[in-house]
This record gives sequence, C-alpha cells and structure tokens, in this order.
Amino acid sequence: MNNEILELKQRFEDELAKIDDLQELENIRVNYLGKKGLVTDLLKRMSTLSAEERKTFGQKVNELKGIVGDRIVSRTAELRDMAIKQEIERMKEFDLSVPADLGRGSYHPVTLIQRQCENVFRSMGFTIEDYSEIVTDYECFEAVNIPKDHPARDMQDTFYLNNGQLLKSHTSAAQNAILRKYGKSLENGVPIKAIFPGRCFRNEATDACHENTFFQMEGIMVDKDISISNLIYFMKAMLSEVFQKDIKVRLRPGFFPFVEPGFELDISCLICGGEGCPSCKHSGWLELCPCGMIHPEVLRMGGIDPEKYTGFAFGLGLTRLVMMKYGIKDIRDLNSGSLKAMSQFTDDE
Ligand code: FA5
Repeated sequence: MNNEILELKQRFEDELAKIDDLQELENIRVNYLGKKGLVTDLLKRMSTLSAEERKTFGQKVNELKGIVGDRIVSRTAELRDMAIKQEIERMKEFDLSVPADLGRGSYHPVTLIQRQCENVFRSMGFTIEDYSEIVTDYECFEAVNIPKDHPARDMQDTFYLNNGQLLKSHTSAAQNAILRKYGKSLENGVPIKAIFPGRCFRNEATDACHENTFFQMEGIMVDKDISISNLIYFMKAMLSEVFQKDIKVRLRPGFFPFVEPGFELDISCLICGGEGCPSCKHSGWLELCPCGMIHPEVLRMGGIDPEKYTGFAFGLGLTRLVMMKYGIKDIRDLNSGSLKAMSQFTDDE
C-alpha cells in the first residue's frame, strides 16, 4: 500500500510538471482531490483496513493529500504570475520606436475597435447611427436634462461656435434625435436599440489620459420592462468579444443628469483578471463606462411616455477602450497623425 501511495505521488509530480495553464491545473486538482479523486479514493479505502493498518495508512495518505494541496496552491500562484507577466509583455507590444512599415496603409486603432464593437451590437439587433459633430445647445444639453446654468455643464468644457452651436462634447447629444426617430416603433412592439459612435470635443488640458478630441460610443435600448440587467448583458457580450475573454463587470453609483439611477461600469482588470496588480492599482478593477437608466424627463423630451417605457443608456469612452485593448499608455499618440505609430495596427477583422 505504501508503494501505491509513493507511485501516486510520483504520478502527480510528473503530471504537474507538464502543465502550463490554470485550467489543466484545475483538472489535476479535481482528479486527485475531488470527490471522486485518486487521493480521496485512498482515504475512502481506509474503512476496509484493520485499526493498526488504518493508523499508518491514514497518516501517509493525509500527508500525500497535504503535499498535493500545497503543490497545487504554489503552482497556481506561479501560473498566475506567469500569465500576468505574459499579459504585460503583450501590452508592451505597442512600441513607438518600432521602425515603420509604410509600404501599406492600415486602419486607425479607433476605427478597428469601433468596427468590432459595431459588429457585436449589430449581431444583437442594434442599429448603428451616425450623428453630426456640430450640434445645438438643446441637443447637447437641454434635451438630456442639463438646462442652462446647470452645474453639470461645468463637467464638459465646451467649444462654442460664433453662431451659438457647439462641437459635440458627448455622444449623448444624439439621444433626443434617436429617441424621436425610432420612438413610434415602440407602439408596434419594436424596441429602440441603437448605438452611435462619434468624435467628441472638450476644451481639456491634455495629458496621457485626456485629449481635447476623442471618441465615445453611446448606446441606448428602450422598450417595456428594460432594466439595468439588460445593459449588463450587452456590455459583457461586447467587451468579451473585443478582449476575446470573459470579462466581469461591476456597477458603482455615478451621477449624470440624464440617467436615474446612474452608474460607473468597471471591468475586471485585463491583466490580472481581478486578482490585483500594478495596472489596476491592486483593486482588480478598471473604470470603463458611465451608464444608467434613461431619466424619465429625457424620454419625455424624446416623445416617449416614461410611464410605459424604460431604457438604458451607456457612454463608452471608445478611445480609452482602444488604449486598454492595445496597451497604449499615452492617448496623445492616437491623435498624433504619426504613420509610424499607427502602422503597427493592421486590419485583423
Ligand atoms: C459622458 O460623457 C456621458 N455622456 C456618458 C453617459 C452616457 C452617461 C449615457 C450615462 C448615460 P463622461 O464625461 O464621464 O460622461 O465621459 C464618458 C467617457 O468618455 C469617460 O469615461 C472617458 O472614457 C471618456 N472621456 C471623457 N473625457 C475624455 C477626454 N478628455 N479624453 C478621452 N476620453 C474622455
């Protein structure tokens, strides 16, 4: 019986040495320590032994169980570290000093990610809307519940034109027009499902995370009984497709005058998967997208009866999503117009 234990230990060590991924490690754990695992089987066999045999055999099997458990815990930590390092290396791939291949053109990374998001939302029945970059004060602010002199206007330092119009400071400026465009279809049982990506402008002092010209992608869905869980579903589906892995999301309360309740949607850190690492300041989460349930007043101004219909809206920072996807540390590289920097991205759709 002792030999059996030694052989099993050796077999475990051999199997452990061969694996290099967490799923395989989990399979080994189940195979040895699970309810029907090999070590568990040995323990079950103890009831058939004499009291004397049981004592020594039990001690040895329990030792083996401890060793297997400890080795799995330490290998898990090693594999997690390896995965984090690999992800950090992958994100370092964007390198401004790489010699440019200017032989052929390439899409801008914002275009690549925008198209990817559009494809996912289109496959889920959303229409893709295009909207003007020059809008009225009503579209940009009043129609989304930010009247003149409302302090929320200070959050978006806006470029006004001499004729009283302005450069769209957020894609929410299109909400009213889209609610009006599709509102009638609600009576026929057809929900409003639209996304509207667009360039936004704010008079910001630029730094590595802030540009005066950046992209957002807004999305709305309105129908009977729409709730925030619909929003969570669509966001998860889109992000998992963009990042090619399962993305966890969480909501924190956030204030925007055009949603009630309002939230900030965070995603599990792309590098450590939520364990905590320097990239997410050890919190396991990255802030990505403000969102919420469309304020009844905004629905009303869009010609929709808030007593009958509800809806969600989100305003994804598309440029920031691109930075996360490609590990771009300075937002200004994206507007640099540098063919050298942009030639590293290819159309891999
Ligand atoms: C808005 O613009 C709201 N309209 C979003 C919204 C829509 C909320 C629908 C609720 C419902 P905010 O100002 O936080 O919110 O901007 C949204 C995102 O745009 C930010 O999370 C960020 O990713 C991006 N963003 C904002 N300012 C800049 C900037 N100067 N440079 C780059 N990205 C920016």
